[in-house]
Amino acid sequence: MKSLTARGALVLTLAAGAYWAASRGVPEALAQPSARVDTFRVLKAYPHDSAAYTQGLIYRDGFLFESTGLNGQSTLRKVRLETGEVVQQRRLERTYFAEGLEEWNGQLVQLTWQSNIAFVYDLASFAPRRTLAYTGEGWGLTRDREGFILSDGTERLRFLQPDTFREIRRVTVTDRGTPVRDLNELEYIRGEIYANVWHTDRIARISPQSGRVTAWIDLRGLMSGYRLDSEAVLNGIAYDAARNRLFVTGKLWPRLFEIEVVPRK
Ligand SMILES: [Ca+2]
Repeated sequence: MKSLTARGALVLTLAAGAYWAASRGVPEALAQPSARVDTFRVLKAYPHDSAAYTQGLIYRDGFLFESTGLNGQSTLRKVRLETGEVVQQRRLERTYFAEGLEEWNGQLVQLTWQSNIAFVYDLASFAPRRTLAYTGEGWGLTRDREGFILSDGTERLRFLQPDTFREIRRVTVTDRGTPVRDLNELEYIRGEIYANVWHTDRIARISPQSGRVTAWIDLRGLMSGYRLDSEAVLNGIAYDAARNRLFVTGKLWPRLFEIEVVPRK
């Protein structure tokens, strides 16, 4: 679905140049191939709508709020965690391909892939309130205390003012100096940004200050035993701060998991 455009290729070329320039002075940064790779343990498995092309996922008070993509199939939905039942849903017009989702002050903000527009809804009623504009593609969305954090499929994360989406700052995400591209669904967890990387079984843990990957979570095997579509990739991270629960799922996955990260010895 998402593919590299000419514009994307140019961005990557420019980024590679910047990376080269930055890395020449610090060769020791290249000595280690990657940050630590942790594994996981499944604590609980829940049903998930296998028709949901998950692009955004958050947890609030016993429910998941989910954004699903594809033109003609894009939705905003409220899902009961325990059963996977969709208890509330709003469909988007066919022209929009929904992407990342986050909450701010009782409102939900939903990105679109290539329409340069985010929809703002009332969290309780899903009634549309207004729209926000941004440049580039929309992939993942999360938040810290100050505002939103947006991924756009590149190695860049943009920090946005919550009311206007005006850019405050940006970081380039790197692992031992190498840019990490295709950053997708996001979740801000206890001072770190967790990010799916498109078409991989890994989640990156990223320092919001420096953009450095501090560790990876290798989720290979999570859906072993299931026959999945080639686009049914790991995507969707949600966090229950009150009970310190970490949830992950994927596009078109019939399951959503609560997992525990197991540090590699
Ligand atoms: Ca999320």
